[in-house]
Amino acid sequence: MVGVSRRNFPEDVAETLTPLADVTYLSPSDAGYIDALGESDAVIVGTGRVDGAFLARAPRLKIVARFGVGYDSVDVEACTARGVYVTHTPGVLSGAVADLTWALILSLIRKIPLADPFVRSKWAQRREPFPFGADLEGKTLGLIGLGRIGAEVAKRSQGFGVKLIYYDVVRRPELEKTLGAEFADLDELLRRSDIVSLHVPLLPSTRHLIGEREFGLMKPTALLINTSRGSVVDQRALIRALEEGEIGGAGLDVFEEEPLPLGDDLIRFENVVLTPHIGSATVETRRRMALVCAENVRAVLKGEHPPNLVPEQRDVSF
Ligand code: 8YV
Repeated sequence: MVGVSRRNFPEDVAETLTPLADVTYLSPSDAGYIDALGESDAVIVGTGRVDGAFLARAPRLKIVARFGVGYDSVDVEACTARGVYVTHTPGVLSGAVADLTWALILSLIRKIPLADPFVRSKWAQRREPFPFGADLEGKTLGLIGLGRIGAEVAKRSQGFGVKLIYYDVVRRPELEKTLGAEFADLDELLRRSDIVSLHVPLLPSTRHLIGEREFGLMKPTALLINTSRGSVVDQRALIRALEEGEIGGAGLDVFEEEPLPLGDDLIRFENVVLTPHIGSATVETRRRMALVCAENVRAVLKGEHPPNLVPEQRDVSF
């Protein structure tokens, strides 16, 4: 049995697995959830936690196929100890996340979310002018993380005339050459950037990578863009930085708590653009992600090595 814990996983892709196993859609609120999990040889999971308690309920499990590239919601160590493969969907969503990153940058810098309601309610009355935005040309874009997604963001920057700097735990000499990206250490990047965009996975070392100290280093006009994971930013420190004008604004697709609670402090800022974790949410990308998940599950059901193991399991064979 393959348990799919995403309600909108395409049925035709799920059907490609039926020659090998029955497929059932799992939801923790369903009456038969525990039984179905207990019978599952494979699960395709969204952002729900996969930890020791989850694994204890799934004794037959051979693979956890993450529907996404980030796998901070999966306890890989516990899976490895139990002989369960963990796969993800790298590559196929990089372009979509990079597109959303630019959508947030452009929305913020040209005040698009304020401009639309202005046209619908105020423009025709000619009572107040719409405030000016800023040019991108000549600004410095600082990318924290120049992996698959960061590199796509960098590629898309070429037409905007921005100066590109980046920080990463590993240098990318090839990309420095082809994209004209200059390496800077984290503090220098924060000091120099007009726009800081985050493209790192959530790890113990990146949790709250951007907090009070880091906001203190940023320009008062700087924009922070986060399409990675909410907890890479200390959200309380972000709210304080916005309140005190330590930075100029933020474009956020991810949050420490998702969905973002309705009364959250972030909602009251006009210089903040919010989207509901839609980095990979395009028809084409979500379909590619589903196909990658199915490919990984199919391999394991056939007794083969799955093609998209997470790096921690690159050398394991169960
Ligand atoms: C998905 C993501 O929205 O790839 C990721 O890590 O965060 C997004 O693509 C999420 O995984 C939904 O399951």
